[in-house]
Amino acid sequence: MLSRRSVLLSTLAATAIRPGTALTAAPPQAAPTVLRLIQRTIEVYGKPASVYGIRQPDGTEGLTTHVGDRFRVRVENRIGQPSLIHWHGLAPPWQQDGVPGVSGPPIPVGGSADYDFPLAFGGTFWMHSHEGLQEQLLLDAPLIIRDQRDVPGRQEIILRLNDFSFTPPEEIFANLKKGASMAGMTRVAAPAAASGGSAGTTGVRPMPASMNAIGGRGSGGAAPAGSAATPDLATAPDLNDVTYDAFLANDRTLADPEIIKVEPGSIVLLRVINAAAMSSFHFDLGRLDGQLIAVDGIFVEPIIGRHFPINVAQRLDIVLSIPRGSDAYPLLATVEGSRGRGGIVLAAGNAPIARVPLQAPAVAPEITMDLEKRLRAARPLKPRKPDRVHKIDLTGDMSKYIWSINGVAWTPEVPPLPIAQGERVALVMTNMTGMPHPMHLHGHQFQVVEIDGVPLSGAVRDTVRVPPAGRVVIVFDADNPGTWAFHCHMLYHLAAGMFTTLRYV
Ligand SMILES: [Cu+2]
Repeated sequence: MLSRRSVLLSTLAATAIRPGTALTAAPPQAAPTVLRLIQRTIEVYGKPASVYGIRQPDGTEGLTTHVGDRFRVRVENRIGQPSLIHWHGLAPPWQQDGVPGVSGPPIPVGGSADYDFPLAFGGTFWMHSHEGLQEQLLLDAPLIIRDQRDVPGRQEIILRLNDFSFTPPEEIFANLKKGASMAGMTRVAAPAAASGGSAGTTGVRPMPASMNAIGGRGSGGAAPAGSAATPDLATAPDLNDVTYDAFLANDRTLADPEIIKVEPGSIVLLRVINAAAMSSFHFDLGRLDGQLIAVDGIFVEPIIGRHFPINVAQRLDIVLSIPRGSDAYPLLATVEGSRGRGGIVLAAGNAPIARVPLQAPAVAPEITMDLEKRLRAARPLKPRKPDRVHKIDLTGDMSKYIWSINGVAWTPEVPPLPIAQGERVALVMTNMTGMPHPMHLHGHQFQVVEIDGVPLSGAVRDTVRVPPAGRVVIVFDADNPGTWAFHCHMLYHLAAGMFTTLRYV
């Protein structure tokens, strides 16, 4: 399905390119910021790994800009294959949203595309390829829009999380499809298989037998609320279906982590970006106190804590208080259902820095919805009855590793969900599968207004987890007409069809 679409798009790409160029008649001004898609080599556990990256000509990774400025960017494709970059969390005109086949054709090899639109809000965002499986090879970067949360003179730290495998993504995907068809015959002994250690030869973890049926434990909706992850795989949800070789924080493993100097007694803004293809993390501040002030770049009522989960594609803005005195503070992200982890170390003063073991001492539990239920939007949407309600069942056929929405795996022929400009739209998402799905809506900020039947004035954000057997209701205002992607952000679920579109003019 994907390859057919890629072929189609490459054909299109040969004729008309540069999605952004003719869209906005901006007055003459300085040259746009150039973002180059490049190939580069990083080192993972001492072995070279060929990955992608997004760099400005001076080497700056991604982009930092200011609210109120225009987003004026030229993307140059130097990775030797067609690509297209999505501005995750922004609300551009739909033609500049960067989804091949939906918002426009991919940028051909050696080509470029121009983007120009106003930035109406600030926050922690990111950019990543929406073409094929390129995101698995680190074709992503931070996209920071500064606003009032950026106190002049205060230190800012970006922590970008990735999952990494030496197995090429196409092979991982093929193995997932192969493994799925054998899943009924396979049982796994322990859920700790996904770790920072050896990956075996396939990069794919054998699937628990319980996952062979659509619905897993939850199709009846009878999952015990608030129960801790059980060690019994026959009933436990499946949290990870890819076994990774490493979890990277700012491109590095815990064997050689980035060490960032901080001032004892200072306040620091930490921007955590989960750019992993498939991994959701328990993020742990260790001995540091943090104040969570924004999720997905959008302010929430602050929550004080030391442990915050972060699902695939989500972001956390955390204000950290660094104690007086010299000390070293590892900030660690452990994958749910795994001992694998990555992280950075903050070094205050001249304290010695101890090595952090690559593996967490115990398998991290399943991420719950506890934090999501506690989040309150700092600026909720105006109360209003939805004009339109779409029922979104998250579905799958695990025997073929097909993931779908309302039983339909995406093809370009799938009709968009209809909505109309000016409407308040509700999406009622029910997860009929045994895996969590972090659902992302393009071009809009939505508010979480109900979790498992309990109404709330939850976070305004762009990506929300729908847990196995869970039901999450989000609402948004249709104020940015166009054709917009709505999909699971786990890369291989997206590639296998858990993707659809909404359209209005
Ligand atoms: Cu999914």
